[in-house]
Amino acid sequence: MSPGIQKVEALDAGHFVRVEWEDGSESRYPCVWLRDNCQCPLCFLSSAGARRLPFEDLEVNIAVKEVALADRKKISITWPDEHASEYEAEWLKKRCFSEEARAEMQAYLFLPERQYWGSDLQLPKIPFEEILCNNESAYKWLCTLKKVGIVLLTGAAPRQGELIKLGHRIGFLRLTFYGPTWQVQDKADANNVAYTTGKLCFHTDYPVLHHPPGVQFLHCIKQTAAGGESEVVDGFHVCNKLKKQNPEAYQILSSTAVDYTDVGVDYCDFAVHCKQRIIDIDSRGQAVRINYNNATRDAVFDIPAEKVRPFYAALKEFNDLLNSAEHKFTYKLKPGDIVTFDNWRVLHGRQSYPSGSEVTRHLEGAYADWDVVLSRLRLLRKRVLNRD
Ligand code: OGA
Ligand code: NM2
Ligand code: ZN
Ligand code: ZN
Repeated sequence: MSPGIQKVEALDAGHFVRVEWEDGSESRYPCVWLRDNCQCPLCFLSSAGARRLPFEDLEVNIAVKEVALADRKKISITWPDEHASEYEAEWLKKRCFSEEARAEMQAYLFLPERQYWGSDLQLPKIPFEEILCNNESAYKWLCTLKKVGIVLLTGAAPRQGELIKLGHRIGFLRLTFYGPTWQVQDKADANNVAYTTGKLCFHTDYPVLHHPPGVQFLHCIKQTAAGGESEVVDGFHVCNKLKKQNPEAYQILSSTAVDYTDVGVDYCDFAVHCKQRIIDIDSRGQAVRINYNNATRDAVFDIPAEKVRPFYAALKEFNDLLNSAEHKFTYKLKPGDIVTFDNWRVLHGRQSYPSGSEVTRHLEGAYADWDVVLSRLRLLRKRVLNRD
């Protein structure tokens, strides 16, 4: 329950409305924002939760004509053209412009909390069946996936089709040129290095797409006796280390656009090209997405020749840190395991395994977008905690 309102007044020649809460704190709302967000049926389509008011009709320098406290839970405003608006206390409180209130709302919406890890990772595990039938477990799964970046689901059937169920649980999977789900196994004339028995160095999947899949699922259906171990590393943790140890390398990797290429046939034929910075950063310089797959990094490299060697030196520093014993975590998937991880944060790899005429190792893979996964997380949170 949010506090009631004690007092409301116009400030700054009607350009701001000041709300005094019952607990003595205050919030200030710019009038242009209040008019823009009028909740009346003319200005707002409540069935869609969306604004109807055209921006053309908004007066940027608008001031209130009158503001009043309707009751302790509502304020009312009359505008110069006699249009009337009402705003509920709880609605206003959530949208307070103070720095702390904004930070709290942003944390609630986007769950930015990170738990960094290295070789000491305690791999979070949840039974697959629980995720499917229990909302609390599904909520826990997605919160951990967001915070830690990796969760192992156990006890799925060792056959194709389990990831489709996971897709239905969150909403839908992300279709790519490799199909709705894809089979990781040794293939003749492999159209991707993943479809061989070779070692896969640390990579994120699909940096050749401008919006790489945010979440990846790998379901172990069959596991080889020798080799084929999985490796993971917390890319964001390694970025923090690199930034400290070698700010110049970090600067190069977070500013140089690298060309990626993927040409072939699978779900349909494709010729995909893209430019990505290996480390994407936000306005504060914090890593928010790693785009690194050495296999699909193009020989076409669109930078001046004299910048090439410094780039390679920077990438070598990053690659060395990824592979340091301190940072990487090694485990081996068992049939029925489904590893789910943040493909924007966690780099993954596998050790090689012997090739032969029979298929000795088979994983089914699939992707989802963070928009879809976070949407499901928010809906589950509302259900589980019965609030919003
Ligand atoms: C992949 C991949 C891991 C594995 O297919 O992109 O990383 O263990 N596979 O085979
Ligand atoms: N697969 C596993 O970036 C990549 O090519 C990752 C994608 C083939 C769907 C591999
Ligand atoms: Zn209105
Ligand atoms: Zn991969």
